[in-house]
Amino acid sequence: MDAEFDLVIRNAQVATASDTFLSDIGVKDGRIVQMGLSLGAGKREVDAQGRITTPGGIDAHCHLDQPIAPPARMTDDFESGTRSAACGGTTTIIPFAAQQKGQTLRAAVDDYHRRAEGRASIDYGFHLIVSDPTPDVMANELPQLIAEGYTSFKIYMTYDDMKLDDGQILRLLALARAHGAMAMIHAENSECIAWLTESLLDAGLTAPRYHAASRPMLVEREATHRAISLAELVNVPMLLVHVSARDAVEQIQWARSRGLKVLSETCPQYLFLTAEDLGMDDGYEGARCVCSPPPRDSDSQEAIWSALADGTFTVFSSDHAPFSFESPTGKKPGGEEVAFPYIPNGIPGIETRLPLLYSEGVMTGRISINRFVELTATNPAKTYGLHPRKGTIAIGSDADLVIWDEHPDDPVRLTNAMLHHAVDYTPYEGRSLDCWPAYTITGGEVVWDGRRYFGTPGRGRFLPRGLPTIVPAKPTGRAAR
Ligand code: DUC
Ligand code: ZN
Ligand code: ZN
Repeated sequence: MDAEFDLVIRNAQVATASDTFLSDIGVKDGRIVQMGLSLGAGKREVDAQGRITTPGGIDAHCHLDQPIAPPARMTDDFESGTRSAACGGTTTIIPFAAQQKGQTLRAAVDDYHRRAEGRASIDYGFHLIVSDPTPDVMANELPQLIAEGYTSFKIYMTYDDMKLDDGQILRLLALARAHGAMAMIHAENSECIAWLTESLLDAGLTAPRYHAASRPMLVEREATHRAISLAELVNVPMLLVHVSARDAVEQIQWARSRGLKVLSETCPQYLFLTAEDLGMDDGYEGARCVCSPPPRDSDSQEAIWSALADGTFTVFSSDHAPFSFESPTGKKPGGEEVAFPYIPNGIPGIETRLPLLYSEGVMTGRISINRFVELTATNPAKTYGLHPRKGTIAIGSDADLVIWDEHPDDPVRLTNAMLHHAVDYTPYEGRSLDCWPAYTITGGEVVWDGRRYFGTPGRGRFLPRGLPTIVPAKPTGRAAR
């Protein structure tokens, strides 16, 4: 008898953002076509053995092969980056097509397509980064690109080559409102950082740990409040990326208590690292953990955990920004140990994002499995116009799935050698994890079986995205599993 399905996953404890239930999952032509128990035969079958099965993760904030000022160069391209993502349970990524000043947005997008094509093994969309909002960008290019499926763009309040002033931000927010796009804001006060950096360098304080001193929590709090105010003035939803600190969380909660549609994102580095990881002395080792905003302290870690549990945060992303430590194109530009302002910002984490949150969030009872799904798949899909094709387990959705192995009695000790990125370190080296994906399935194909990667470069498809659905503010509480 002919097999009814291309793939059947049997005995899956399916977890969506709202429910957990036992089901088989029948897949044909890359999509879920049937659910229920005792489904017919598949050409291939995987027995989930009652293990938790979640939608494939969507990493809605990661950087791969993004052109940046030399000598720095990102270590992961779309081939190594998507390989690493898949082995950690992520099946869709949304990295950034970044406009350089003087460049058209279209040129940035075309260039980024060339970088992805033939290399990505999982599906991908692009956010835009607008660094040069010329009259033509505002009147023609950006509206046209939004209509073509690039429905979100990032605005920087800091970084000299990217930052926009408040007037430019207001005009971009108005454009987002007019066209239904999502504006994502990197909120740090540029002038405060410049002044603090100058004072530190004048005092001869150049070690990586002073990166954190140059960007204290206040700098993020002020910019967060200003971004909220600008969006309130325009009356448009907006998403604050990579929120790191208690003060910023309080600003977001204040905005939401006033009924403002302020969405937000946090990342693993703000749960698992602190400023101490940038160094307790003037050694250079801490350059590995230089990212912006910088990791904070245990009080902010607690605030971030609470905001993940109580529904404040909308999405959980990696902000994977891959620079090798021992590399002249990475953390040692030109082969030198440099003063903190010249260390490329960013840390790798595309593969460890989901296992870290599952192990330390779900398995410890800090967040429910359903909240995990909401943060890592369903909300990113809704917020960035991919739902319901992506981000859930339902008939008609893409068969992007993760079957989880929980092994609290036999924890995995995380080492960089286990990972599949091209970076020469992980900031989480030596950390114990109680779970890892047993299978990652993308478009109905097994790309990771817990030991081996089966992805095919070029198999990932570009995803033109729809307009965002605004996830309403709702306290979800610390639901038990
Ligand atoms: N901060 C960013 O804003 N982008 C990439 C990496 C980082 O640390
Ligand atoms: Zn940023
Ligand atoms: Zn980023």
